[in-house]
Amino acid sequence: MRSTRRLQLTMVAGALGLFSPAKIHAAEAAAPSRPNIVFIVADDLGLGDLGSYGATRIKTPALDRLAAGGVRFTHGYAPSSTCTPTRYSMFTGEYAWRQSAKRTGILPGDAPLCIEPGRLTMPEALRRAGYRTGAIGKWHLGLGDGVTPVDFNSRIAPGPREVGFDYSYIIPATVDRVPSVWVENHHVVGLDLSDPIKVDYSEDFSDEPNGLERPDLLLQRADKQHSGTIINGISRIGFMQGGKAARFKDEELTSTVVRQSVQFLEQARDQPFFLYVGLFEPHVPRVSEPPFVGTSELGVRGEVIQQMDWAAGEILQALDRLGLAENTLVIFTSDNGPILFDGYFDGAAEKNGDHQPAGGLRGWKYLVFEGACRVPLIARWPARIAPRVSEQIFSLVDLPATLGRLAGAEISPVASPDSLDLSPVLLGATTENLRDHTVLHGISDTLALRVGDWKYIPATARKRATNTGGANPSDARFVESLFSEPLLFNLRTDPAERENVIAQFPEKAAELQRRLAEIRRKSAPPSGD
Ligand code: NG6
Ligand code: CA
Repeated sequence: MRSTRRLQLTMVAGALGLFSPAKIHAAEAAAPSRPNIVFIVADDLGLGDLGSYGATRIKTPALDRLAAGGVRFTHGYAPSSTCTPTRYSMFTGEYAWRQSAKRTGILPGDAPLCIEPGRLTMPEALRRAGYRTGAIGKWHLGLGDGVTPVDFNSRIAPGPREVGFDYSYIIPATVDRVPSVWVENHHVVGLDLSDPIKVDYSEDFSDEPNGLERPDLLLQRADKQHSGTIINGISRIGFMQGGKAARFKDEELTSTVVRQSVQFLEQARDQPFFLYVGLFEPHVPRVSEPPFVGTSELGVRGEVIQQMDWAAGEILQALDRLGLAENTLVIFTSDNGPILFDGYFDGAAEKNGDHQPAGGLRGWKYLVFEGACRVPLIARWPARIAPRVSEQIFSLVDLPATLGRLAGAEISPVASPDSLDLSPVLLGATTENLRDHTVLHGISDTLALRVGDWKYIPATARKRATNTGGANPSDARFVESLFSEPLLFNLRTDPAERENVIAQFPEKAAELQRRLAEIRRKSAPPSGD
């Protein structure tokens, strides 16, 4: 009886925080302050592609569990609807469209690094704050200084290591672009120098077959743009010769990301760490690893999303196994919205059935409609985030200021001018929308602005918008973005952006137009507007 009462008293005291000084100290030491961070970014995954976001024909149990244990945002945004500019924004905290499209647009595999070495990026700030930082998987932010063309046979720099990562194991651009190799820190993995790598994007200098000459060698038929050098039966964008021993195998890419990520976690467990994992799925070319072949009624796109879920699940399990899950903030998202056909005739469009990759929203990758930029966004941190679903706006450009705050890292408003500290949103400390607006960016410099429930899309200059670089069936999707009139939508009443209400609300459109012009002009740090 007595001991029960003492136990009860201790519990009450504990709940009220009435520990003895020694106990307070111990409790504080044990209380999680700075989280480890695992930041997983899928490639071209849509808002409707995960079970937790309503998918029924694709099975994503690991990410569904992640969502159930954390906050699932329904209004998370990729600031751009393609890879390079979104990743530029999420690492720098600056909208990519503030820079020239040549620098931060979709980059070829031999493009120079688009982030200035030494800049106070998110990984650099975390590194300075004592985090061990790693980048594994898709890079697509360029390599080399741009003064001399990048030479994949010698030391490759600057790259991830020069913008804040202690360790990197990446592929330079996309799986559909040469060179098809892994780069660990400054060097291509497994390179035999007697068979040097040469890369060219302008002409086919290679004595190896390309997809136009030898369609008989192809596992997947491709459009003209993706008919460069054939590597592992897949023709790529660009031309490559040599480096045969170093070439990745498509059906081992994801296992490699998992292996490297788990290894990074095993080695980094003794200090705070920041791990960026760039998953390749479900970007083209879609090639499933053997266990996933034939596992989806949606064909290969469904298979690779299920494979992606497995990969994320393996990383989460490693956190559990290492006893790190409780104080690790795991963020899962995608760099842009989905697309079914993106250069390879892999059956994804034909087998899609009634699945809604963009969750019923309008548009696809490349555009500025909601389906192009609204992406899955899940954040789990068992120690600090109570499970919930949030409709608050969160843009990936806000990660530097937000994660910087949580990590006690110094983020510079000059280096990260568009990044807002949304840590109260992430932690559920407010139900307000601390970000009331967000700019969305598509290809050919198209911009749109969301403010509250309103979304404004300026008229697109037809000449520029049609200049997408060649005959590509995905241009058919792009045509959706051609409009000679400006558009205004109310996302509350019309989430799928079907009804242009600009004639009814001309002042609202004018207000958003002015606001967009102001944001474009602004080079000073945002004041939370
Ligand atoms: C486009 C490619 C597309 C894809 C995309 C980059 C053509 C016609 N299309 O230019 O296949 O590689 O670039 O995708 O070349 S992203 O997700 O990395 O931005
Ligand atoms: Ca992408």
